[in-house]
Amino acid sequence: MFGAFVGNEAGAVTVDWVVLTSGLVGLGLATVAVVSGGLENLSGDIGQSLANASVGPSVFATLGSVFSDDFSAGSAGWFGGQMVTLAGFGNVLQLGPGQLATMTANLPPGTSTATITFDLIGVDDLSGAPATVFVNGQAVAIYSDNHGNITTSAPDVAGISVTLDQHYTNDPMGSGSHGHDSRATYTITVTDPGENLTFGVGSGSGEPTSDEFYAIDDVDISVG
Ligand SMILES: [Ca+2]
Ligand SMILES: [Ca+2]
Ligand SMILES: [Ca+2]
Repeated sequence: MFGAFVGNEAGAVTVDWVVLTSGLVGLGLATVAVVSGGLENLSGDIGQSLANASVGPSVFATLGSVFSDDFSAGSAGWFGGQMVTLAGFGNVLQLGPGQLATMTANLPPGTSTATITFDLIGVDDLSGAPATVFVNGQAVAIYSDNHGNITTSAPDVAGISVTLDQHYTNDPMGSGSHGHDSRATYTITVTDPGENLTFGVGSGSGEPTSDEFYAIDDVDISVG
């Protein structure tokens, strides 16, 4: 009888089927339990990132000004320099002795040219110590005021052109008691500036601001 039992292959196949399919269902449930936690986590992260993402104006900016500051509301966004009010000039960003003032503008992707315009002002008793203009850390222009008479130069820098419009020379106007200030408007064009443009001006004066200083005003950066 035992021999016949071992040799007999007939029987209800549903018994095997139930055992095997229940095993598969269990495996499926276990997989869901393991994977769903991670997926929920990931979708939560994606949702949070989308909720937090801000679409800044730079995404939509195509032409025109991306930065403008006349210092009427202080000097937020600038590193170095201090806003002062000068008779004849209004609010400007003053550079103390040896001081460097910089700001960084974010430009729209694909910007082909950026144009920086600003006024550089030499105040009171300067006697030739220069102010240096920097774009992305590179010196692109030098301005020396000697009691209102100015000397300017612009080193050859690839992709950068500098023009300057002097408003007056050696006239006793503007701030302070020493007369003889100077002011010029710079226009600096930067080709293929990248997405972050850093602009700065450094003072080479070694004298206190009560005697002399450089200042900047009406800084505007536009892209095209
Ligand atoms: Ca101003
Ligand atoms: Ca001096
Ligand atoms: Ca003056």
